[in-house]
Amino acid sequence: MSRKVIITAAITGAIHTPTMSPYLPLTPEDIAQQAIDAARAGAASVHIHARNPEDGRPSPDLDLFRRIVEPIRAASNAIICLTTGGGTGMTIEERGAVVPEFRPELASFNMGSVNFSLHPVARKYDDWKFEWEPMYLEGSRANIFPNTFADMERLSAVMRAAGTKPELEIYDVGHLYNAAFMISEGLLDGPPYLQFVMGILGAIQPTLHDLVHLKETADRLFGHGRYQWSAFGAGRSEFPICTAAALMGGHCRVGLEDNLYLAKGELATSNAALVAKMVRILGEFNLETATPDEARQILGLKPRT
Ligand code: KMH
Ligand code: ZN
Repeated sequence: MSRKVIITAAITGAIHTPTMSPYLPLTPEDIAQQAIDAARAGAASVHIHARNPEDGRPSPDLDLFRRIVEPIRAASNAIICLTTGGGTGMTIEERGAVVPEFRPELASFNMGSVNFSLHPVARKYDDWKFEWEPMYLEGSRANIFPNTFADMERLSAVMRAAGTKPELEIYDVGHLYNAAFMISEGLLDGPPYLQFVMGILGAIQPTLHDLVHLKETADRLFGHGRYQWSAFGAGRSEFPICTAAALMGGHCRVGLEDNLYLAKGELATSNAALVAKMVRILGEFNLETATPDEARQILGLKPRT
């Protein structure tokens, strides 16, 4: 198979809040529909969080996840990657519960703890739709996103039991060493699928220098060409990092979870619009996007039955 690029669409996440964009999907129906549309636009994989439909607050509620997962499975062949990162303040047990419940093909696996702060974003807004939003953002000033080795060992066992492949979220270079350690201890299976998360305040920033450093470190640890990787930059770095990653042999992730803008000053009206832009950029470089089945083959997932 000639090289194909997997586009992941990260549909809603737990970073942005309802005030920031009217297009951020909040209800399970809208999250599911935007995921289905993103897959139609060219995403092979959809990364899913749930929110409380009343006020858009990130939620670990399994019934909400069910109302998202079932319609996507019914209407689309896209690979579903459920979050186990959840949102600020959720316990590791709450975050991991989606794995045994839905046995998704992929689930995020956060490869270490970092400061994870959104507080500078709160300065940009003063008229909030919901009371929780400024408190959530401001409160993250004191936040550590906990992913201890004990947490990771438990989550790995849960994923193995469910037959779910972990997508290793790499927020900083040390997380690559954590992954190599877990593989060497037999606690994670190789070859890994890495997602370079660049631009979170508290972790590595979205520069080309840092992208090259992540890639070269992964090559040393896992062997050049012996693992799959994807990358994205938060906010305005989304398309530059995705484009660079694709040109360097990786895959990429776009979506309203990470970036609300299609262009400077222009809110993206949907996840599909962000995916369509990424497909156009790849096309300019004669890079083809992977279908879900091609992505399954690339990632070593079983064909969907
Ligand atoms: N929200 C991103 C910074 C997860 O869901 O487990 C990373 C992420 C992690 O998507
Ligand atoms: Zn996420």
